[in-house]
Amino acid sequence: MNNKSFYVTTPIYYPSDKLHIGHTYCTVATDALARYKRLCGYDVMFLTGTDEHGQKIEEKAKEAGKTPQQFVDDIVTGNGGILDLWKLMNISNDRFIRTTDDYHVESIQRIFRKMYDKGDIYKGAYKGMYCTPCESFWTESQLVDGKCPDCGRDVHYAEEEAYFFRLSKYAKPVQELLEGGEFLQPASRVNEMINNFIKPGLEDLCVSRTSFSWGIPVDFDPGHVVYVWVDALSNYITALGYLNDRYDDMDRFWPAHHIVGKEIVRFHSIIWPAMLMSLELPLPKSVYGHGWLVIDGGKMSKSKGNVVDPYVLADMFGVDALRFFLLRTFPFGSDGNFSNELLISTINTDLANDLGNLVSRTTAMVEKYFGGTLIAEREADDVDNELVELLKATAGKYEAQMDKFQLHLALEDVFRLIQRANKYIDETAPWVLAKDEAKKPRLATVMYNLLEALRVALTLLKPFIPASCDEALEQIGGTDFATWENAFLYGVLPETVSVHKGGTLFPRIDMNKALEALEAAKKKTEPKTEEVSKFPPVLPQISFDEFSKVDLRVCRILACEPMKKSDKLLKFTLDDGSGTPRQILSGIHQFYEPQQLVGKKVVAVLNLAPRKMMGQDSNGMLLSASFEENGKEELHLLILDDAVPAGFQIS
Ligand code: ME8
Repeated sequence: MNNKSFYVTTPIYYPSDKLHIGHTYCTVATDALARYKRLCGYDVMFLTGTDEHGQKIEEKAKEAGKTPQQFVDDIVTGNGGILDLWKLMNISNDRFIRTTDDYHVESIQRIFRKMYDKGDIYKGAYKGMYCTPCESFWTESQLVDGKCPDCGRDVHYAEEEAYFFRLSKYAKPVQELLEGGEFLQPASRVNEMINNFIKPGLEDLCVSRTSFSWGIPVDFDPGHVVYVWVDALSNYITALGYLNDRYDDMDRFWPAHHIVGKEIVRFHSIIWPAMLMSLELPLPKSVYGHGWLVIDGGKMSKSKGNVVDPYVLADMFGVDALRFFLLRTFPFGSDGNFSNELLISTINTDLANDLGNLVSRTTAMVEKYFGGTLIAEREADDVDNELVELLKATAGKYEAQMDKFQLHLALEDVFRLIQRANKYIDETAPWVLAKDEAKKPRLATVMYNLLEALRVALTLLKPFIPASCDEALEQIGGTDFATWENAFLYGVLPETVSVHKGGTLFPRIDMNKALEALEAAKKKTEPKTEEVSKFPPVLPQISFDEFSKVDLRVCRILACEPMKKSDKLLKFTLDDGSGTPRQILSGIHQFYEPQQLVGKKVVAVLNLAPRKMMGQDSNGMLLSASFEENGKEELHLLILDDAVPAGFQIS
């Protein structure tokens, strides 16, 4: 064991919605790295958390009729929320930071003040193109076809008094850092940063807002809240106790390795190092920009209805199968096309056939031929050499890949060993050896080699599929021997090792049945999605007093005629109970003919300010239910039972 430290972080996710398979991908990958480093004996700090401030959350909370704090609490700590998801996925984070945590808020105010006192933050006015969903200002030259370069959505001109961070001052050292080689990975992302952002000229960064209030207040200038990226990026140091009393781990763990999705590499490899330079802190050891999981080549999105729910997949296929699939299939630095078919075939091929079978065949044979405990006698053969050599070499190759964050390649090395061991069974044909009592020592050697190959493979797979490896190690009698040091060695298990055949680790999945079940699970949740997306959200609450100001009355339609020169307008003469006929105009001719309506009881708002339409007064408004879909409008007047008298008030 050594006491080297390893600090690794995920992005802190926005709790604006339930997290999906993309977030799970990043967190599972980071978890595998953290577990790997722990296995290697490092003192590990694995941090994840949530980025809870900003305009988008404020708006979402409003739509949901909740305070922003209630809203984020529900998504983070509520049933089936983010904490539950990480627990389910067996995420071994050491800390979880929420940007609404008191200690973080306190630190951010101090960080802001520190950079201000240094002259790196100053007050100015921001004029530019703003993307609301990304909460980012862009210069004209950064826009792509006039749209936000990050999300492709519309931007609008915005201007506000704001504080700025002197990012321009740090352009040169940041460029040097990027060109240094090790900092930003994969290396292909370096040119992208330099060409797209640094070479066109780094402008100072707007770091406060006055247009919304759900953020950390700038304590020396009320009305300003700290812009979300300064708040968010600093989480990596506040969670270690930087400028707060909650923790005292900066010396022990800082600097970090940051694992982030490719779309936020810019913030982590340019803005974040510049902020750290301003704070005079060491720079991160690395930033790894991983690729996206896409569906049919495109982004997952709620509106397309193709967001993949990790809960559904984990429930159907198992947590480890899902973890494994994510890290085995997609090269970490590139985009990967997610599909259920690929998920199922990966589980069947690698986990059920290759790994699961090797464990169950080996333990079954040791039980059948040796009653579960090997004899000590051995007899080697040349055919053993290739397997034993590969067994001893695998951990080194795996280590080289893991240290470069090439998780899929590390897994490839482990599976090469597993496949080699399966081939070894065919080559040695233990069932033939078992027929001859004199071949028992040879049979014991074959079994021992298989168990040793499994011990190494399972030790190295532990960071990826921890629960299954623990179970399989137990079955092969390897629990106490699954250490990092042992992973490089042959001959670690006791000569007379005992096995315990257990249940099937990874059952084979029937592709068609599973796809049908997934389709059914999707249908079950569809109506909800429809409701949410089809109709506008509930408006903000009003008080009863406010509601009472609206005078809603039952009215009888005395007469109705089309307005000349208008395709839409109908002129209504109504009995509102007052004795004086009331005239209301309504643009509903495309839905009703006048003769359908005369004599009907409808509901009107009587105290709406009068309006003139085509030279005629309209003294109120008829209530109707309307809905637009695919550019086509549907409308239904509220027509009451004839028994309700005209003039009755509706409350
Ligand atoms: O950006 N494929 O939060 P966020 C792979 N709060 N990874 C994906 C993904 C996909 N389809 N979708 C999301 C934020 N991710 C900020 C971060 S950090 C100081 C602040 C992962 O909730 C990926 O890691 O939008 C991406 O960077 C992250 O989720 C974005 O999460």
